Amino acid sequence: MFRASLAGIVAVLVLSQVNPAYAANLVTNPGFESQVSTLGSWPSGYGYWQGDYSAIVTTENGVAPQGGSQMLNFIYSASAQPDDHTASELIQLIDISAYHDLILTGQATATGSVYFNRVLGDSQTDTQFAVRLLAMSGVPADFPVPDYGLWVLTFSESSIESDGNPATWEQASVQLQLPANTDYLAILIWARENVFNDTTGVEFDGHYADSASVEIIPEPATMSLLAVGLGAVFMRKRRKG
Ligand SMILES: [Ca+2]
Ligand SMILES: [Ca+2]
Ligand SMILES: [Ca+2]
Repeated sequence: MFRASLAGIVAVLVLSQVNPAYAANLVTNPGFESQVSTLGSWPSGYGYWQGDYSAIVTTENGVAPQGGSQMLNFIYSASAQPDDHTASELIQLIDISAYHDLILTGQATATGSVYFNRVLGDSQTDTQFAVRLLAMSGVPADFPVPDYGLWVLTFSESSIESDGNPATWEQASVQLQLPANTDYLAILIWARENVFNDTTGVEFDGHYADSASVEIIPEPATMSLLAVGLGAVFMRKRRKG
């Protein structure tokens, strides 16, 4: 019994050595330390942020970056100017071809998270932020904006109510079991005008995001099955030896 569990532990250790890419952050420019393209809505390729009008800023309005020296500042709910839309959105498409074999098994889980923060503001200051992780089929060039429903296999979304304390960052997290035919991922992050929908002038009083992360991990069930399998092999070898 002791040997069997020891073998399991060894198998897990071996597994983590075999594929060190598990739990790697797949987001490019996750901490907004380099420039973001804000022209247009949906990106046409992998590995960069695009969406509504935003800016990369250093500490301002009493808000310091969650990590590094810069962070994202949500500005407009459209790509060029204030608009009657009720959210400022940024999108990144993520190449997951390195995980093709794992995803084909239907046993891959993607996790996503982003930190949000805002100024205290006043009675009209918006308070809601959200993150959405989407499993997509096809390639980015297929994408028929705005009818993306055709290419979305499934998605998971989490919205949070931020506090009025600019010294604290609030984290929003999602988990998504990936269908076996998932070709790539998309992460969407929002600041939402849930309190007051300005249509001109300043839409957000000082709303920020930082330190985005997307990881792909084998589901715990798969992990233990693999561990049991490798453990069995390990025990057999020990007996033979
Ligand atoms: Ca940062
Ligand atoms: Ca806060
Ligand atoms: Ca507003």
